[in-house]
Amino acid sequence: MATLKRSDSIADNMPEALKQSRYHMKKCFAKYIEKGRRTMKLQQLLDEMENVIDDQVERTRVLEGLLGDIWFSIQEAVVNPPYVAFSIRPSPGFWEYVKVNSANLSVEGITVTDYLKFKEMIYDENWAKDANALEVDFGAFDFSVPHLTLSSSIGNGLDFVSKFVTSKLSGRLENAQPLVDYLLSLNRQGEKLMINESLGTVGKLQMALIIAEVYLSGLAKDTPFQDFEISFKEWGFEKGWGDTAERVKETMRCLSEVLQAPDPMNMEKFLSRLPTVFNVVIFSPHGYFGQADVLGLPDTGGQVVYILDQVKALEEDLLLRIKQQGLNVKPQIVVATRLIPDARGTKCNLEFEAIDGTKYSNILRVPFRVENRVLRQWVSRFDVYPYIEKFTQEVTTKILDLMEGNPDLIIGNYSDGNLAATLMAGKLGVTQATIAHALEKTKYENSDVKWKELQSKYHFPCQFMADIVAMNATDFVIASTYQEIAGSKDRPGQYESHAAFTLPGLCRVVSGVNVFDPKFNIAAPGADQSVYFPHTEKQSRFTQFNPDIEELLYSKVVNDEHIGYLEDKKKPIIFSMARLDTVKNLTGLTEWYGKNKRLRGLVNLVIVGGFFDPNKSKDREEMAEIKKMHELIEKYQLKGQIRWIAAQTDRKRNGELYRCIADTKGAFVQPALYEAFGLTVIEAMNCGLPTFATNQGGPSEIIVDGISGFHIDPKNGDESSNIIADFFEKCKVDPGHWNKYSVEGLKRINECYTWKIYANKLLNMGNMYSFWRQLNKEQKLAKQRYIQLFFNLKFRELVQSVPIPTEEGQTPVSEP
Ligand code: UDP
Ligand code: LCN
Repeated sequence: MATLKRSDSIADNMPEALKQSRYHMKKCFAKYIEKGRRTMKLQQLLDEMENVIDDQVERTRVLEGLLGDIWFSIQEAVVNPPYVAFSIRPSPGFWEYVKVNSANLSVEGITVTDYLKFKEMIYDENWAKDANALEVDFGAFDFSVPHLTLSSSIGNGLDFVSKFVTSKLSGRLENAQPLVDYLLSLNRQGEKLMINESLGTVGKLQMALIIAEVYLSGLAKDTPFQDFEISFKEWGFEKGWGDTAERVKETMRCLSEVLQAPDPMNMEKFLSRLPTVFNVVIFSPHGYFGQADVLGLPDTGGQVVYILDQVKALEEDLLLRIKQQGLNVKPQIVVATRLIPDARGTKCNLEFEAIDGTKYSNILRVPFRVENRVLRQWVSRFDVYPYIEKFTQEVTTKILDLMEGNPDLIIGNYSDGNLAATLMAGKLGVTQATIAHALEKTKYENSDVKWKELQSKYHFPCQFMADIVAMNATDFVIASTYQEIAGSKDRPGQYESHAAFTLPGLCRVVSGVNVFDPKFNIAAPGADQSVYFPHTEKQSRFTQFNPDIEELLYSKVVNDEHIGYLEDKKKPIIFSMARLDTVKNLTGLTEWYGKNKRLRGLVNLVIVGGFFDPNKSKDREEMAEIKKMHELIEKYQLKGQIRWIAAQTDRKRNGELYRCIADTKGAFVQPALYEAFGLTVIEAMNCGLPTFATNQGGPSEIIVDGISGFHIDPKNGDESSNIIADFFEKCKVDPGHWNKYSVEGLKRINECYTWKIYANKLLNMGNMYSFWRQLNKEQKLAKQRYIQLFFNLKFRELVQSVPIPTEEGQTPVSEP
C-alpha cells in the first residue's frame, strides 16, 4: 500500500490517492458540495463519508494508505462548488493547501493567499475579490533570519541560536569582532563592564586573556576580584568577570575557548555569565493584579500566580548571578499593572506595593486614562485595548525615573501586556520577551472569520492584531509547553494558529508568525515549593489550618463557603479547583461522577470554585455554570457525596488543602475542555497527589500518561470516570499503587517543573537574545518599521470600536 512520502507535496500525492478510490471519492465530493458554500472540519468530512460509504470494511479500506494519511492530516475544508479546498497539516508547523475539483477530482496546489481568499468568499465575497484588500506579510522581513526545519526542534530556539551564532563567529579571527563589540557595549548606568576600549579587537583581547589567566593561576582561588581589580583595569578588563580569582579564570577560559574555536556549549555558557540583566519590567495590565484577595475575581487567575512566583525566582537568580559576577548592584523588578480606583477591597488602588518574599521587587500601578479622566472601574480583558498606549507611555516615564535609566529586559504577559512591552521596548531599544498564558484565538471556533458576529462582545481583531504585532516585535517568546507553540499531531498550536488567517473585510494575514522562528522557547513554570510541598513532609505542614480545613471538608453546615456534605469520611476524596468557567469543566466532572456508580462507591467528590448565588456573578458564563452545578447535584442526588466549596483565595491554606486530600489517599482531577498550561496540575503533583488531567492542552505534556499520572479525555466522560475508578479499585487491593503515582508525580515535577529551572532558562535567554538582536540589527529595524506602520494605521483604528464606559457606567460583562 502506498503511503505519503515527505519528499513529495500533498498536491503531488493526492491525485494518485483519490484515483485509488475514485468511485467512492466522487460520491463523497458530490456530498460535500451538496450544501453549497461552507467550511468543514475533519470530523464532518468523516461523518459525511460514512453516509456515502456505509460499509465499514469498505470505508476502512478507502482510508488506508495514502488517502488515509492525507485525510487524517486535514484541518479544514472550504467548499465553494464545484471546488473543495483543503488546508492540510502533515506534521506540526507544516501546512499545505490544495483545491480539488469535485467533478473530475483534479487536484491543484494553491498558495496560502489563494486558500484564504477562497475561504473569504463564504463570508465577504466582495472583499475576497478586491485585488487591493489589505494583506499582512510579516514573513517578508524574515529572509535573513535562519529558521529551524524540524517539527521536533520547535521551541528549542536558544540551542539553535547558540549554534547559529557560533557558526557566524567561526572561521577567521575577525569574524568574532561582533562579540568584542558587544562586550565593549556592556555597561551599568554608564560604568563600563567586562572590557574597555584598549581591548577593542579580537587579537588584543585574546592576548590579554592569556596573560590574565597566567596571572590568575598564581592567586588563591578565593582571592576577591577587588584584590586584582586595579591591575586588570590597566590591562583593559573591567568588572563583571567574577567575584573570585577562580570564577574570573573560568569565565576567561570560556571566552578564550570561544575565540579559539567557537562551540555552542561554551558560547551559551559564556553569554549566560555576562552582566546583561539587572533591571526588569514585567507587564500585566488587565485584571486585578495583587497579592491578596484577588484570585477568583474576574480575569484574575493563574497569570497573577505565575508572575508573582516568577518575580521571586528571577530576583533570586539575579542576585546569585550578580554576586558571582563580582558586582555590587541591586536588581530591580517592577510589575507594571493597572491601578483600579474601584478596587473592591483589594489593594489594586495603590500605586506601589512591595512584592512579598523579595527584597527589591515592586508592583507599580498606573491607571487607565480616558481623555482627562481616570477609568475607575475594572474592565474585562477583552476591552482594555483603547487604554494601552497611554498607559504604556505613563509607565515608561515612571520606570525611567525609578530605574534611573532603561530597564535591561521587558517581559509582556497576555495580549495586552505583550503589546505594552512591544511599545516600550521599541521606544527604548531594549530586549523584549513575551508570554501568552493563553491565546484567545484557538479558544473560540472561527473567531477570525466570524469576527463581525463576535465583535460587540470580544473585539477580537484588536486582540489578534496586538498578538501578531507583539509576536513579531519580540526578541524571544517564552512558552510553557511545546503544544502551546505547535500543538500536537492532530491539533495546531496556539501560536501556530496565527501563521495564516483572515479577518474578512479587515485584513488577510498571509504570514502572521512562523513557529520555526528560533525566537520560540519553552520554559515551563513551577509552583511555589514553600507553599506546595509533599504531604509527607509532616514537620513543615501548615497545621494551623487543620481545624479550618476539617470544617471546610466535613462539617454538615451549609453556608456561603460550602454546600453539600460528605457522609462517609473514610472514603478517599477526588478533588478539583478552578475558576468556574465553562472551559474548566467542573460541571463536567460533577456529571461524570454523578453518572458513575462504581466511582461514587469508591470516593467522595470535592470541588472548589465560583460561588453559589448566580445573581451575585457579573459574568454570564459563570452564572450559567453555577446554575448547572446546582442542577447536577439535584439530578444525581449527590448530597452526602459531594462538597462544593466556594473559590478560595488563601494560597497557603490551599496548599494544605491539597495535602489534606492526599492524606485521604485521594487524587486531583483537572477535567478542562482545554487548558493552556494548568498550574493546579503542578500544584497538586507537588503536594504528592496522584493527578488525572485533561489530554487537551498543557497537562498532556506535564503528565506522562500512566507513569506520572493519567490523561483523561474531557469529551469522553464515561471513559474518564472509569479510568479514575480503576485507579481507586487497584489502590484498594494494592496500597502501594497510590504511592507509586504520588512519588512519580513528584519526580516529574522536580525534573522539569520548578521555578529554579525556569528562572535560569529565562535569564540565559535574556543574555543570548540580547546579543542576537545586536547581530541582527538591520533586519530588526526593517521589521520594526513595518510593525509601527501596521500599528499606527490599523491597530489605532481598530481600538476605536471598543466601547469606553462612562463615568457612572456599568462595568462591561466579561466572557472568559
Ligand atoms: N486558584 C485559587 N483559588 C480558586 C481557584 C484557583 O487560588 O478558587 C488558583 C490555583 O491554585 C492556581 C490558579 O488559581 O494557582 C489557577 O491557575 P490555572 O493555571 O490552573 O488556571 P487559570 O485560572 O490561569 O486559567
Ligand atoms: C492561564 C491559563 O489559562 C492557564 O492554563 C495557565 O496555567 C496560567 O495562565 C499560567 O500561565
